[in-house]
Amino acid sequence: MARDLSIAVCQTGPIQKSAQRPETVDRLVALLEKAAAAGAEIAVFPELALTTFFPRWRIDDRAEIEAFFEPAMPGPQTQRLYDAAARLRIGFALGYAELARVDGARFNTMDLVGQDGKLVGRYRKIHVPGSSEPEPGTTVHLERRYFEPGNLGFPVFVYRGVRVGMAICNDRRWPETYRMLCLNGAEIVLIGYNTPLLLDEAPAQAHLRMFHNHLPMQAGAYQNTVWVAAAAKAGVEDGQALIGGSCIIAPTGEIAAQAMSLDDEVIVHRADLDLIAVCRKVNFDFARYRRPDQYQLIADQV
Ligand code: CDT
Repeated sequence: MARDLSIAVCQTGPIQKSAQRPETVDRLVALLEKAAAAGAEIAVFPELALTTFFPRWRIDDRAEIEAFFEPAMPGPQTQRLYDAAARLRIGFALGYAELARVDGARFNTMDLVGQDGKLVGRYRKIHVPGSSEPEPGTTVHLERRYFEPGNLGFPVFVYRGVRVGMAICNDRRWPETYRMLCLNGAEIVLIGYNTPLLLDEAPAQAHLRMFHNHLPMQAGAYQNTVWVAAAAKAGVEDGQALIGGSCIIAPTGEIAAQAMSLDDEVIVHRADLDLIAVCRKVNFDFARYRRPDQYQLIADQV
């Protein structure tokens, strides 16, 4: 029997610092409703989808920092999104700033939520970019001030019989992300991102930003024979232009669907999961051809 899953990428426009959580959650619910109406069975939202991308600022005030974090998911202000998932029978992956319940550690996190509105699984961003203090000549990007590196590995979860992994923004640029998820059995990789349109450190590469957005995701999909669905937070957010280009990529490396705006937008594609086996047969019969005995440096050397 043919296997497929209809995927929605829910891109958002900017979420300004002045936006209150209920207003933002309203936008996410509206996107989820559109996705469900289009027949999607799972949706992915951006990285840090509940707030502005606050690591663009150096903040010292504890209360101000904490206001960006979720101490519980769902919480009183996000419960409506989970209720919408259960009402519409559509699961979702949502990026947010997590304040860990047990030890108060802070992570850049994405949760996978089922069609019943209950948590299926959690991923914490492994490749945390930027620095903890502003560095001269580079765009201020202080994720390392606010987040610890993820400590949950690259888990894969079963959603409606389909094996789903997650990755967050900078993770998408690293081949190890896709390979680890692939080796863990992923068939679909859901990604959320917030990517500045321009970087102070590389003004001459301005024209390559969208190419460098899609290139690693297309390569990751092709070389690991997985579907990739990636949701941007796009547009001018608190004065900083964020790239759009949200997309759904097939295991052939082809972009099957792509957002056209820099605003709230839903794109949907029915992912043919049988294509994975076809692509494996063409080039990537891992069990037959991979040579892990020759790859030791990949695990041992930074
Ligand atoms: N959010 C995130 O990971 N953004 C990074 C930009 C890093 S610039 C220091 C990205 O790879 O898009």
